[in-house]
Amino acid sequence: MAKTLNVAMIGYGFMGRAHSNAYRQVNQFFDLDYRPVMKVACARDAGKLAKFAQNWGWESTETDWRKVIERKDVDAIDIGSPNNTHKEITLAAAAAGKMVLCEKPLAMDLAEASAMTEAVERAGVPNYVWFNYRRVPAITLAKQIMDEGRLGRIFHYRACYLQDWTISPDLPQGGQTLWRLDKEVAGSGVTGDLISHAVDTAIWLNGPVTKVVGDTETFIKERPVQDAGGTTKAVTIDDACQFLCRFANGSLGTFESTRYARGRKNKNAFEINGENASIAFDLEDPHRLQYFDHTDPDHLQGWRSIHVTGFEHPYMKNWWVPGTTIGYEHTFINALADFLKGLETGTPASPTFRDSLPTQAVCDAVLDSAEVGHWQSVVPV
Ligand code: SOE
Repeated sequence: MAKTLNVAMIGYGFMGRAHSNAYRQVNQFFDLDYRPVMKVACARDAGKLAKFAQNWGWESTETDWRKVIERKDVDAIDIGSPNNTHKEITLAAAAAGKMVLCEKPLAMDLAEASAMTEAVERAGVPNYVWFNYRRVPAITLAKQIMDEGRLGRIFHYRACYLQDWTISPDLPQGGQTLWRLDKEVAGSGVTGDLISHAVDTAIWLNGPVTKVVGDTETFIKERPVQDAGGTTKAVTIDDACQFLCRFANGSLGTFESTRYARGRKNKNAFEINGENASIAFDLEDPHRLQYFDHTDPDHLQGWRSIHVTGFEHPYMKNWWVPGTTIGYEHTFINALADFLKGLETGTPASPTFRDSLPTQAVCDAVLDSAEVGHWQSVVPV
């Protein structure tokens, strides 16, 4: 008999849709004890919320998140609202004994993320951060290959996360749709939004980062404020961020992220070079993992392109037949399946809030370093 898990979704934007889709589909494809019930969707705009709830099948709506947390028939709070709301909602949810699933970045900064972690741990409630790219089967396969030790000693980790949607100076900042351009709401620009994904993946694959030296740029200095009748405001987020780092295993890292890479819509790529082998991944070709194995016979050496769609590959036996593919939305379904499995087995799925602290610490250190202009140690967490 399935155990029900009554969920409240806070936020109805891009992530509200991605998560809703995951709740609807997860039990169709994964054999799990828990069955999420889409109890209530919550956001401030009642009209848009009603449409969203009807479209995705949420049972009810609420415009005040505090009321959602008070509800006895809600077990889990899923936070998909802007970053500056994550902490307050988490603290209230944890105090009410609700489990918390939170979109990335976990918080505006490490201090907030630490307070949130303490709150959920003190309350003893399950918690999870939606770093969905870990659940791209090819990236999970990269983790398997790293854990098998096939690369040997790691020398280099290089990553980039590139987009191009903010190049126009006419694009406003703020409001419901463009809060990612407003530092007061987002905490930072591409550092929290994009490089945090790359850092989460990197730490997962290659271990902790010990020190960083970063550089950021804001290319468009002033932008209109959304729905403010032509008023403009200084832009204070980082439009681009790059950093060098050292990993605890001695390898060197380079990371780059920007929203100004014309032609790059969502390029999230990395390459890892080890003594015996290298691997490379690019989200623009998401089913492929590139692998070079120096232990292959000399005359057969070359990069192989593994089509990660077989039953032997991570997650794929839950989907269609070998050779067929899955998409972006499936990374959220895979992530949710792992979270629910964690509830079932008692071994929490990663990343929990605590697991996400090192990523937050790296992001903070990169921004600090960009400000002071020299290397910064990453706070151990
Ligand atoms: C930003 O454009 C964004 O939507 C991020 O917020 C997501 O985390 C990323 O996966 C896609 O791009």
